Amino acid sequence: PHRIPLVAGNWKMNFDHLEATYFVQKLAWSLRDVRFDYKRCEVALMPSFTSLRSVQVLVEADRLNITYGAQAVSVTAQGAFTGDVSADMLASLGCSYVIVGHSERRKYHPEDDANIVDQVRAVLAADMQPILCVGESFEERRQGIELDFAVGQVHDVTRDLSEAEAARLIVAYEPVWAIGTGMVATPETAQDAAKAIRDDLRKSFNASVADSVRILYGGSVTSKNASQLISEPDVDGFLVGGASLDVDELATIARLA
Ligand code: G2H
Repeated sequence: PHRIPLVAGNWKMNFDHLEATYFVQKLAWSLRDVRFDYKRCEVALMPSFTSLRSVQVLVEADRLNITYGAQAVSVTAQGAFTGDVSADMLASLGCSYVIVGHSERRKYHPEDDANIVDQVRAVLAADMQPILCVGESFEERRQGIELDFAVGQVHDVTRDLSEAEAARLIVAYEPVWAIGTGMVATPETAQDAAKAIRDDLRKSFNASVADSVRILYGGSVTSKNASQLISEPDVDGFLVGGASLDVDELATIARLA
């Protein structure tokens, strides 16, 4: 398998567009200083909608190798949906990715499984890649059903996808108990979940789909725990929240990945 690791910074609701621009510049300088090899690891940022245009302009003007995407998307193409943003609008801003089904969206917005499938379809139809977030809460872990739960969440989406569509998915395994808590999963836990998800992709589709889908780990990733996690065979990178708000942290995680 030739999966290039992906380190994606999920900024959540942080940084206005000036702060975002400044951050991207500093990150690019910092990676240039260490002669970062973008062919070995992809670095992506997920700013707020309001910063995407500024990031696009900077990335294009300075020909940066950094990719970017959005944190959510509407399931509809256009029309009377006040406040929503369509997949085509994001694609026209040069977005490569959209985070879909993050646990914070599942919790604070009416994003159920059907809606998440529709978001994935909308993102794929606009030629971007969904970063599908799944992961169990503490309760499922306590009951010992965490792997079935996370695999089930992926399966709920992939059973409606064609083989070609599934191959373009990115999955982020983010156990809810590890998100923003400082309680990072052990490398074994991350590997077990990533492997279970990949095994299910192999069963549902084939080896080529299973080998091409990048499976990220997310939940309290820092420069301190990144290298152990990435050494696991089925962990292909990270969705980084809190630590992605610090240039040095994010640059270090990218170097370790
Ligand atoms: C999980 C993660 C990024 P944090 O939400 O998606 O956030 O790294 O702050 O736990």
